[in-house]
Amino acid sequence: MHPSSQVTFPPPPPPPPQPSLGLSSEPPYRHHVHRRGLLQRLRPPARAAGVDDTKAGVKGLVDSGVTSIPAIFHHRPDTLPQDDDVSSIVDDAAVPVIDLAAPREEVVRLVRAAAETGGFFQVVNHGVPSSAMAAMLAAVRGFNEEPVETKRPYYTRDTSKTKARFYSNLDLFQSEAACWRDTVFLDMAPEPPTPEELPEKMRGATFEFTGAVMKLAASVFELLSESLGLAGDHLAKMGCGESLKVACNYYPPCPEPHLTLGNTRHTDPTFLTVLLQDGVGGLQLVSNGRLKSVEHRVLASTGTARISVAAFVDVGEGRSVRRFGPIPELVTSPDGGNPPMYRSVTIEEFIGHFYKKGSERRPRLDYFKLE
Ligand SMILES: O=C(O)CCC(=O)C(=O)O
Repeated sequence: MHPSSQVTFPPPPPPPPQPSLGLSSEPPYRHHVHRRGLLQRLRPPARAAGVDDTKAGVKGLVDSGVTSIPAIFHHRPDTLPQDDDVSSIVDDAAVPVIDLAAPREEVVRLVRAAAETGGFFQVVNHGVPSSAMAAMLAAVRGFNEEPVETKRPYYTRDTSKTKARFYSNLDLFQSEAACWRDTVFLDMAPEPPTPEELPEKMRGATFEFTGAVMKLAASVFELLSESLGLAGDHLAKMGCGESLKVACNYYPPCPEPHLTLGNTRHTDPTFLTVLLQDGVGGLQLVSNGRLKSVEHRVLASTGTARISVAAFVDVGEGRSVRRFGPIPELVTSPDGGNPPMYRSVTIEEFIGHFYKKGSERRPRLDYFKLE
């Protein structure tokens, strides 16, 4: 990891790594200057519709044999990795690996150190069976590599119709440029889908994997609570672990990876993200800036398709009314040396701000900062 705390993912090295789980808590939002007016003129929505109408995703383009990528996928040069961009390479040695079976005090100490600095760590002995991780990755691959006729019925962005949605680029009609990625997005908790709502190839693996991830998230919230000097059930009682939404990402091989990205630089607007295989959520505000999260992006690659499963753990009901601000136990009076850094905010407002920027997806926690 580069000191800028930006983590990106190079193409998976052969042989394929063992599935692994990474976790992140909330971010150090940064400001960047964008020439949006110019770029919006470059990408009329009609071109997005052209890509969307096929309901075949990026994989459909690859299957049709494209050797150059459509202009809608061209990203601004300054957002693309540069040859000398050392921050675009994950330094495996710099990602803390935490053994959850180690003595409790040690685990809490390591979690605190990781969450307060990079905001990202990998866990071992996490209780999610390897067979469940492998099956989940295979299921995501299985669905994405089905014939388009099998996938098309699931193609929608309409959250009111189904809890299992297949699409390419959620923000296709809002973003400056599209990413080289297809996604199956699952709303798994608090109210799970019926097995029949899921694509057939994904039915078997998804419930076992996500059930285990919910248990792991509960353990991590306990560790994070303790690492903040709070009672173990503090974050859980705040409702941080009630909801689970899962992005199953499929990054097809790309003929011109130097022109596009698998996922733009962003932070996740959730409390915690558990990422399967390559790892990298929203605790910075409630921890008054103590817990950090990591900016990340995904590079496109000519190699083989890459798969990731990002499990977003967050608040369930009451997203428009429940307010979250710095935890009172973590702040002092304004003159006590550690005053509240942020105003309280509803999840709806927080996420609304996050998506305002389309593909830039920069929540800009500074927007909620108290002067
Ligand atoms: O594919 C990855 O490694 C990251 C996925 C991600 O950042 C997302 O789905 O928001």
